Amino acid sequence: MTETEARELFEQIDTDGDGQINIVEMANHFKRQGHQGKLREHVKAAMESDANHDRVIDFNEFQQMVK
Ligand SMILES: [Ca+2]
Ligand SMILES: [Ca+2]
Repeated sequence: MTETEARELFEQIDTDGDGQINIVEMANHFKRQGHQGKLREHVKAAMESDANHDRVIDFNEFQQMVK
């Protein structure tokens, strides 16, 4: 994934546009993707990318997740 693609995806998930993806935005993203069945697992796995443990995914952490 290029940085531009990552940025576009990040902005899609960051629905309130504060530059950080919180757990609710992450859950909503997976819901939109149709992952209801394993939603909890997907969100948990994604939130493990929270390297500095502030409970939100910033763009740097997001890039590490999607690269
Ligand atoms: Ca946000
Ligand atoms: Ca973080």
